[in-house]
Amino acid sequence: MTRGIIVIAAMLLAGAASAETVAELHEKELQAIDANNDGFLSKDEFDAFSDYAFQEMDEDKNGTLGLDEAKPFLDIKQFQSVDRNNDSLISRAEYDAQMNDDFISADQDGNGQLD
Ligand SMILES: [Ca+2]
Ligand SMILES: [Ca+2]
Ligand SMILES: [Ca+2]
Repeated sequence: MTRGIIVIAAMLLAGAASAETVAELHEKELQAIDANNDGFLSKDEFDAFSDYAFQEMDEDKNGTLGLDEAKPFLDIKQFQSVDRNNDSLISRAEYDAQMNDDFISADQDGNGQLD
């Protein structure tokens, strides 16, 4: 996978783009996320990508994203919106909650995959 993947994850995290916008902008990276190449992004594939992106952003591998780690990807307002309990850390649970929300809102027909 490439750094483009992380950028997509950050955009989703920031609520800066819908999945459809991302699909248009980053077709190449999306092909990498679409593990079985069926042209759809299943929840499993989305979760694998989301997990990968978290590991890459979590530079000190302590399971949370601090301000420094998130800074290249999120501005402070975006960080705070993901940091739901306002402890200045994005926990894995907070990250997953945001990514799940994004998946659900992008999955407009509710069929469990993005197309
Ligand atoms: Ca697929
Ligand atoms: Ca960390
Ligand atoms: Ca937090």
